[in-house]
Amino acid sequence: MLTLYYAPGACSMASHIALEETGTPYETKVVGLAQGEQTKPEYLNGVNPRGKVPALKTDDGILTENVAILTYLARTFPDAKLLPSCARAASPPTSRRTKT
Ligand SMILES: N[C@@H](CCC(=O)N[C@@H](CS)C(=O)NCC(=O)O)C(=O)O
Repeated sequence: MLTLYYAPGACSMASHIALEETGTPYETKVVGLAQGEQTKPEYLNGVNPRGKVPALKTDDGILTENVAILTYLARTFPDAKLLPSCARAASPPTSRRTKT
């Protein structure tokens, strides 16, 4: 099961909303930023060496950074339609060449 490390009112809200939108079951762990929990060795060594939220624990490892988490969620749960259809394609759109 996925586990989201987040802090209320922090930018981890973006990943939290997307995770909720997927409809998949998940667990949450609150990281007390004001208490400095993100600087504790357990968090730095076990979750995010950068000492930030969000972090998402998956079966394949831990993702950090909203953009990585959001992309992972969108691609893992395509039915949630978190990306426009062209961006959901298996391979990225080829770049357009313009004549000069
Ligand atoms: N670029 C990162 C930013 C992460 C970030 O700065 N998180 C803040 C909360 S919004 C944090 O964990 N701050 C704790 C600290 O710096 O001690 C992302 O988008 O995930």
